[in-house]
Amino acid sequence: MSVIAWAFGAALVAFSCWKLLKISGLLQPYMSPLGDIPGPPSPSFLYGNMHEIQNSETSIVREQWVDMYGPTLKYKGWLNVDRLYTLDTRAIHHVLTHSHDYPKMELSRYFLTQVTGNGLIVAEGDLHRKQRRVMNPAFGPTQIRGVTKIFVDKAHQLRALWTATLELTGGPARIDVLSGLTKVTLDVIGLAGFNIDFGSLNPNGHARHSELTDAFNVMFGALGDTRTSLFRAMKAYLPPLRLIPDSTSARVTAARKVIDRVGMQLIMEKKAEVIKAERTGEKDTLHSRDLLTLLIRANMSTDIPENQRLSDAEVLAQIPTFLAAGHETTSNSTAWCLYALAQHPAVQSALRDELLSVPTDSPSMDDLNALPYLDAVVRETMRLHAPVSSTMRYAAKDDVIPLAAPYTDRNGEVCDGIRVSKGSPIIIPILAMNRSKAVWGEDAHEFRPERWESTIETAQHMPGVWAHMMSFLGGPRACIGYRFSLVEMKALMFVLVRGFEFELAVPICKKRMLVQRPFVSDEMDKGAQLPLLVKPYVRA
Ligand code: HEM
Ligand SMILES: *[C@@H]1O[C@H](CO)[C@@H](O)[C@H](O)[C@H]1NC(C)=O
Ligand SMILES: CC(=O)N[C@H]1CO[C@H](CO)[C@@H](O)[C@@H]1O
Repeated sequence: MSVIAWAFGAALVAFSCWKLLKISGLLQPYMSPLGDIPGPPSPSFLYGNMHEIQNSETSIVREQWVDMYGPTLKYKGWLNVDRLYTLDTRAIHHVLTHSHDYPKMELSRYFLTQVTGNGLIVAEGDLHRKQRRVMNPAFGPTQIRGVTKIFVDKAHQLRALWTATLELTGGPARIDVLSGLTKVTLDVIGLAGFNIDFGSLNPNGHARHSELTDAFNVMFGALGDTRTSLFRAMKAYLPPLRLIPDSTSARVTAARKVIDRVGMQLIMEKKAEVIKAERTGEKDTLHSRDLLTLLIRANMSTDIPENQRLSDAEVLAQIPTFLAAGHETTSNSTAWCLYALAQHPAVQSALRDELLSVPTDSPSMDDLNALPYLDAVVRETMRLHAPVSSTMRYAAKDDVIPLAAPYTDRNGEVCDGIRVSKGSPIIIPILAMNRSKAVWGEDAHEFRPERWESTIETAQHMPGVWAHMMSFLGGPRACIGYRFSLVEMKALMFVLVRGFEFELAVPICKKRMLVQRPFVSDEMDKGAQLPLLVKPYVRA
């Protein structure tokens, strides 16, 4: 009797496990045809090659594997699941342009959704297409031209802050440029995104809005916690587990409430403003040019059919989306740009000469975009220090990914396509492609803005949306904010490099979190920082 009960129990348990594994998609990759693709051995059943990757600086280990196994390889992710890693431009182009068949990973979508709701970053399929269509106009060149003054004014505020610091010390000073830049980009996304001044460069900022950023920081912090919590990771794969609260979920729920309340109030105010401007026929006198207002206006535009418009909740989800996507990415890349200039004094002074040739302190977007060396410096920074160093997709159906260069599998067979099965994870190696010697030449890992003076023939096949680079990705899911952040970076560099000289202060290293962050080699425990020696620039 008890034997039968046991057998029945065991069968039930086995069945549930099988069912859960199937639902979660965890089993799929074990049946994956990636089997014969070459790649490094896996040192651990639980962690695969993940420890090697996390312990190395940014994408270096994977770039070494490319040297050993060729540009198309596989390695093992968590639980030894195969991951496809290829630098092949045609393969990556295929994955990026077929975004319907290659959606984002469930795991990262689940975590991001907690912070951003169902905003543009996490939306998939028709929902994504609908959101993108309504949102695209808000990020066009005309709109960015309209917010350039915000970028320049905030850059001047930072310059004044650093000048005050230098006056206190009476000479060159070690300044953590990252923290100042992080404040600027937060203020900028506040003003340009929602027309609210977070006032983080100015200690007497609005209390009401710090509520929003505090809540947002709780959310973003919680996102950071997840990498250590296996339980939270399991929740992403096994939805029923999500009903069980964990240590962070209460804080996240509270923060979510704040964001929803403050955000919805903001939307209602803006909606009223837009309706009023439309009614009085004063479209052009609508003062607010922030992204949120533009989005609300686009959502009301008659060119968009009623069923293709966004609900209030979807518009609300874009507020934390802009904050999450547009803040740290831009401050990190500007910090890396100053760092590169500190490493290359000749480039720094050539850039300063070009910037000083502009007669105004407050350049327009067109003034900034007309400076070729500034453009080359920004491109070179985005190439070498792409803040988002890689991303992931999975195959939603079985497919054969076409290749520009065939690979030789473990049996010595030459293959001109990669067979993937439903569920196979695929790495999009943004940084590694930006630095590929095959594409950029032997000096691929050197900072040399001059390379942009002529067209780079071998880079013409790169699938990126901007400058034949992957830094903002490509295809239907490329970064919607790339023009915004490029003009913002240029405005910051314009004001800061005209005002200061930058020198290296201490050795810096890189660590990949959600974005690539700089750390001081001897002070890893102090968190991200990028101290440079700053002195006022005095014209000879
Ligand atoms: C240097 C600055 C920036 C970099 C390097 C960057 C990079 C990227 C990358 C690589 C993606 C694709 C991520 C993926 O699919 O896995 C992305 C998407 C996105 N970015 Fe940016 N970004 C930057 C600035 C901004 C700014 C300023 C905004 C908005 C104000 C923004 C908004 C977005 C949004 C909404 C998406 C999702 C687009 C979609 O899925 O349709 N980004 N960004
Ligand atoms: C967008 O348009 C839809 C349909 O007209 C409407 O229900 C919704 O409230 C609008 N959203 C915003 C934030 O204006
Ligand atoms: C693929 C490739 O060329 N990778 C190079 C990227 O840059 C690093 C240095 O930063 C080189 O070591 C890699 O070989």
